[in-house]
Amino acid sequence: MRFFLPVCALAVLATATACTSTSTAASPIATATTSTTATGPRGSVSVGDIKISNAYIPQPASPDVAAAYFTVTDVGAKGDVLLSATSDPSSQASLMQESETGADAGTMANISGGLSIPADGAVELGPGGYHLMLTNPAATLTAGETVVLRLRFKTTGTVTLKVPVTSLLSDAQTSSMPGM
Ligand SMILES: [Cu+2]
Repeated sequence: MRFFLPVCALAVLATATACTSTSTAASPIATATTSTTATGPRGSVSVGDIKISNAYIPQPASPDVAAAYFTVTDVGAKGDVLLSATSDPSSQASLMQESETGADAGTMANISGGLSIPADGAVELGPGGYHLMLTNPAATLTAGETVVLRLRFKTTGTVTLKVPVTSLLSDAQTSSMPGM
């Protein structure tokens, strides 16, 4: 299977984005120090009509940038818009979209105007698509840590969410980590 790194290292080739210009090799780092299961921990929270689920941050290969993934569900009848986000250990959190196919594959762009969540629907942020880019965390994020995200919605307001940093290997569908 294709191994998708949580950072958008490929994007720096083609577009000017908020992403840090790092040259990350596509090899998993065998230094995880947690005993996460094959699926790893996930964060979730529910505020008003907004439910956040399956939230996680794959342990970044670069200390400068990480990507947060989660699913936003609106159980109400009006929908909402995820306008922006802030994060505790990061100086910047940007909503971005990565193109997975076509000439723009692997490139990223900021989502202007926010991310619309349809009424009684859901939007998934995940590898190869929408993501929340965390830039310049105060310290390198490692598996087992928790990152606090504050997601600002147009209608619901601010939703605070604790997101676990998960091992790269646990998200690569392997549990053959040595040393555990
Ligand atoms: Cu990005």
